[in-house]
Amino acid sequence: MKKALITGITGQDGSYLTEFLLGKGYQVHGIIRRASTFNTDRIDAIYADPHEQGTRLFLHYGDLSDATGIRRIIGKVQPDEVYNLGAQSHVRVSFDQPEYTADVVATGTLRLLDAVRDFIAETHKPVRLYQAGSSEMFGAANPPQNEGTPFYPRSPYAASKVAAHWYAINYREAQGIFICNGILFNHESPRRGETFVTRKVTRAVGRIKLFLQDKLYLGNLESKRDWGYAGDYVEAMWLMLQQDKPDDYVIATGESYSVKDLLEEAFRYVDLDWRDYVEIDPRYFRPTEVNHLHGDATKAREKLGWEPKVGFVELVHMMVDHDLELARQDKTLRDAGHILTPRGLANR
Ligand code: NAP
Ligand code: F7E
Repeated sequence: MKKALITGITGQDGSYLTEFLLGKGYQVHGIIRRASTFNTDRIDAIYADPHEQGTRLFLHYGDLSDATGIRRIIGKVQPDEVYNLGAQSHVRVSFDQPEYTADVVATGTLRLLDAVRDFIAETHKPVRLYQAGSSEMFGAANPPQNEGTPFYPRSPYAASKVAAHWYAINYREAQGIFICNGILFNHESPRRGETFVTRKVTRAVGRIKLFLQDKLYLGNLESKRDWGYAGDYVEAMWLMLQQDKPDDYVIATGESYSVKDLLEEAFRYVDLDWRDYVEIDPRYFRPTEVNHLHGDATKAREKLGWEPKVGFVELVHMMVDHDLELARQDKTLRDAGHILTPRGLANR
């Protein structure tokens, strides 16, 4: 049985990847951060008590800022494949916490690579590693962007991902480790964090439709993104590690839409006009914006046989359907006298 170790297992992608790998028969180990509240919501449905026979999902406390802990986990798990998904992944927040972002995203990757390097040297086990790169690395580069497009990062997050990308290439070339950089364009799902724009919009649509919220505050509505479905994208991560040779791949849908297009589709789906509800709050603007991301995933299609299955409209509808159901549950609780999230918190 192959063993996979995932950093960032509690995140959107970590949860989809875990389900995917369990479906492929893997034993899956994930690194979780200690928090004062439970942070395993996204994997709770698939987590079984480790004392039960036949369990194939195991969680370990660790943090990308803690090299000794990471090394201990790798030694204990002895993974065949490592997926580095852990990150402070919010671009806007990275302007407020640049040093922390760099520590986790850039240096954290270096810590992991170095731990894997020493583990391979000691055990001669041919570990393969996936590094979660981002279309944010292209930043201000003209669209469409592919593997040959020069990087032009526009945030501390993006600059940290560029550093991690090059660390990964250096460990591949200097240490001969099988490492792949996935350069993934935005991918979303009903499990997307609620402060990213797609989920913020679909969550608000559900709540506005059921009269739980009356306004949605956003930043730049003009920027364009190539939005795909996270469930499709984790398959690409796995495919990269199954090839004969390690390489880097852009993963994208090849279609690009503006935040306004997103609003149009999400509100129209529930027969509302977004102009009646959306207001601009400059606090959501970024000091340096990435205006237009539009990926060209020809290489992934030709070499990995990977193609996205879910398109933009289907993705938006899937997320709105999910968030309408959440809003219905919220409403039931409110009608029963429970206190719901205050409106201020809903507009983070
Ligand atoms: P996400 O939902 O924000 O999940 C991030 C994960 O990283 C969470 O499990 C989080 O743990 C964990 N994490 C945060 N700080 C950590 C630390 N110091 N040590 C260890 N783990 C830490 O992100 P995602 O959307 O799943 O994205 C997965 C990866 O792909 C990230 O590296 C992201 O930067 C990258 N990426 C994402 C996209 C996208 O559109 N989703 C596109 C390109 C690249 P908690 O749950 O405890 O916070
Ligand atoms: O912003 C605009 C915002 O935060 C998308 C991360 O997963 O994908 C993600 O980064 C656009 C930007 O995603 C609001 O200015 C307007 O132009 O959903 P987002 P992102 O910054 O593209 C990349 C590929 C990653 O790697 C990252 O980890 O939407 N926007 N108004 C807003 N964005 C947010 N969050 N909130 C607003 O109110």
